Amino acid sequence: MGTALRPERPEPVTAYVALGANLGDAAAAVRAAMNALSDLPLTRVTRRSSLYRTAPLADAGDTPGLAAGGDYINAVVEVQTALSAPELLRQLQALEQAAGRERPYRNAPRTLDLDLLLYGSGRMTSAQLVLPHPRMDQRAFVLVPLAEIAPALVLQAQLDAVAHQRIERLSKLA
Ligand code: PH2
Ligand code: MG
Ligand code: MG
Repeated sequence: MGTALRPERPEPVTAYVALGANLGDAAAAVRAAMNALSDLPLTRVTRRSSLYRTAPLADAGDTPGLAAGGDYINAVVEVQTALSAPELLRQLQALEQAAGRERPYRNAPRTLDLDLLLYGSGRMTSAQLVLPHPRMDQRAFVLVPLAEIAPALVLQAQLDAVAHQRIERLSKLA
């Protein structure tokens, strides 16, 4: 077998990462995370959405009686990465930890949440990672910023289905 079939550096894959925060200076945390993503090994950020202020969305897994907290700041970035999907996920989790993320209960207010939405056209289901992200279609705070930077990936019908969720676009530099 020639090395051409097993390149040392795999071809970069286009992936999309959702950023969210609703504790402390959430906008600063999201902007800092965008910069930190561009410093990851074998990875560059090729598109950044605006920041959005969004209503906290509950989901089926929420702990009864525990509030989701206040409004979120959300955004989505596109990266080109030669990391594998599990490697990229580990890097995202390390950035969450570095930002002081604690997980007292599911969907607790957080200083930084980084979710891998799409990894090329990859599909996978493991205990750690499901791709595409299984709840992205239910969330305006993901679909609206994703449509801003990758309009071909989001159908108008998907946006219509979440149009009742409150989301406000902040200035790109906010
Ligand atoms: N993340 C959640 C649960 N609810 N709501 C908003 N608006 N933005 C989020 O990022 C978010 C949420 C779980 O990760
Ligand atoms: Mg999340
Ligand atoms: Mg998460």
